[in-house]
Formats: sequence, C-alpha cells, structure tokens
Amino acid sequence: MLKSLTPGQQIIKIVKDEMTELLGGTESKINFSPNPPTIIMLVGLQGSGKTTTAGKLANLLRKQGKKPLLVACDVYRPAAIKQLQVVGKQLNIPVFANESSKDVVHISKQAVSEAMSKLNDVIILDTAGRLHIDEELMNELKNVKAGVKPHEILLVVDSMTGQDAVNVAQSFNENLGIDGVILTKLDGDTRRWCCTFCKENYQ
Ligand SMILES: Nc1nc2c(ncn2[C@@H]2O[C@H](COP(=O)(O)OP(=O)(O)OP(=O)(O)O)[C@@H](O)[C@H]2O)c(=O)[nH]1
Ligand SMILES: [Mg+2]
Repeated sequence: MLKSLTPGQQIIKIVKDEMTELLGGTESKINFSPNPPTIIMLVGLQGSGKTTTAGKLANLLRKQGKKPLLVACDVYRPAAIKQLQVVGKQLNIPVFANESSKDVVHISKQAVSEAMSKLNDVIILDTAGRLHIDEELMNELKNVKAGVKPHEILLVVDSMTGQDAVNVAQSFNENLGIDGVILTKLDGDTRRWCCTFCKENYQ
C-alpha cells in the first residue's frame, strides 16, 4: 500500500497521523442523552468563535440525523441574538431567543421546554463571552450549568490564542468543569496581532 502512495500523499498521511496523535489519538464523541434533548453548552472568551461554532455544530449534528435547536444565551452584547438568528436562518436551523429577558438560566430552561414541544433532540446554548475570565461570567455559567444540567460543556478556544489557551482551558475547567475543547480558526484569520495586548484591545 505504502509503495503505491505518491510522495505528496505520504506527506499528507504523515501530517494527518501526527495531528491525530497530537489531538489525543482516539476519537471521542458527543455524549448524547438517552432522554432527549441533549444539552450542549458552548463557553469561551469573547470572540473565540462560540456563535459561529454553534452553527457549525448544529449543521454537523443535523447531517447525523439530529434535530438541533440553537439557543441565544448572550443577552449582553448588542446584536448577539441577531447574529445567532442570522446563522440559524442561513442554515435553516431554528433559534430560540427571548429578547425580553436578561435571565440566562430562565432562557435556557424555556429553551428546554421549547425543544421538548418541538421535538428537538439537541439544544446548543450559545453563551456570552468576556474579554477576560471574570467572576461574573463564571457565576453566570455555573448558574446555567446548575439550572439545566448540560450533558456536554464545550470550551471554544481561538487557536491563535497560543500558549494562553492552556491557561484559559485550565481556568474554565477548574471553575466550571469542561468536557471538551473546540479549537477555532485553524484555517487562520485575516486579522493578525503582534501580541496578546493588541489582541485584547482589538474590537
Ligand atoms: N477564519 C475563521 N474565523 C472564524 C472562525 N470561527 C469564528 N470566526 C470569526 O471570529 C469572529 C468571532 O466569532 P464569533 O462566533 O462571533 O465569536 P463568539 O465567541 O461568539 O464572540 P462573542 O459572542 O463576542 O463572545 C467572527 O468574525 C467569526 O467570523 C473560524 O473557524 N475561522
Ligand atoms: Mg457570540
């Protein structure tokens, strides 16, 4: 088999094998609940890619035969709800939002009821991010966790964060407990920062 591969194909194989090894070697799948809806909560710092990932994940799960519901849990950033609605519309995936409430735990619970009535078997909570990990953010996420008991809490990390990504992951894991990490922007990014400081000031 190996002899029939071209040098180019061999390089691709070597890189793929190395990346698979680097990312843990084994495949780990989303933990679906036997009693739907399975609740997936996306958390992460501001701009890490949670909303975009929510759409990608919903689309992937739909291809696997699931019926996802996206839930707008970012009630702080103006236009955050609209952003998720646009993503949902593009993919033709329903979005649950409650524009008259700022209570994220309440909204999440309402979304679970909505999913049950509309027979959505997976719900994806798109939570708010902050520039830095702060107590207020963690407390809100902890309250949502206690309120709806997500089956999977996935940390969304911008792969361009570099070394700091480890500290972010550690902090979220210690404070909230995470089941997995989704790395975004592996395709690169048109924006470049010279240091963490610039990135933090970039908006
Ligand atoms: N190139 C690239 N850009 C991405 C990717 N994921 C997200 N982005 C971009 O990164 C920016 C932030 O993405 P969002 O999905 O809004 O991030 P967020 O974590 O929801 O941000 P907040 O809600 O403000 O906390 C947007 O401009 C996205 O288009 C990716 O995988 N690749
Ligand atoms: Mg967002």
